[in-house]
Amino acid sequence: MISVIGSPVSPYVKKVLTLLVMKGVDFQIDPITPFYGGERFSALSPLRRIPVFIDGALVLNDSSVIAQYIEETWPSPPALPDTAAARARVRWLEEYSDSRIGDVFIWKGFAALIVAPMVFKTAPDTEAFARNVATEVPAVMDYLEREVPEDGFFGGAFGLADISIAAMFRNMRYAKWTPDAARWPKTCRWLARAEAEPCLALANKWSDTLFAVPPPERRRLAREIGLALTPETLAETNPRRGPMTVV
Ligand SMILES: N[C@@H](CCC(=O)N[C@@H](CS)C(=O)NCC(=O)O)C(=O)O
Repeated sequence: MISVIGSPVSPYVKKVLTLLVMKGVDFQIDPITPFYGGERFSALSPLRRIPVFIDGALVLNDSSVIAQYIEETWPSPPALPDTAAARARVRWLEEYSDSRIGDVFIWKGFAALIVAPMVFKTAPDTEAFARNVATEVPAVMDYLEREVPEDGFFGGAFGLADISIAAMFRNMRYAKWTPDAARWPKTCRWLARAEAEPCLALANKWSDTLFAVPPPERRRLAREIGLALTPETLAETNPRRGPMTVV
């Protein structure tokens, strides 16, 4: 049995879950918020980040590494296109999403406004959030608007680039920011298409449901909505920052 450590609210965890659903792979999950992970979590995840992916004796960190393992282990249906050039382009878009969009939408967006107050009880930095939305978010959006296809998806068929990027938008929606369809029409149409894909729609449904309650209640709720849980959780009661935490 495959185990995924991490809450579906995380766009990086969501990327992995969406791929598993797309490929029909069963999994069990420990839907933790990374800051609550105890010593056993640190042992599995040296950066104290989610997702962690466990397949028997194999423990993998980093959603891109995990995505590649999933693609190689369960190649059908493919999440990457079939030429080397097209695959390289999809991997670039995944990398841009994981690093730059992650920085702007997650750390300076969702985490600054929501995670820090919820987990570390610090005041939400609404001014920094507003500055981010006024400057860095539009730069990301302008790039996506240039790159996004008029029809269909980034790699032709729905796949890894679409999943990686679309997942990031959900967390900005939790922070009450949605893209302006008049300013970025192509991106908004693509996002609606991507979010309508059943595998991403299901992962977003799990994420929306769990986001509605505080982290300590998410494991109970995950069980109630039918997710298969790991026998034990790696979470503890008190949160702590990891070696790369920015908030
Ligand atoms: N490059 C990593 C990024 C993972 C990541 O940053 N996950 C966040 C949750 S959205 C996390 O665990 N943050 C905890 C921290 O950095 O302290 C990946 O693709 O898996």
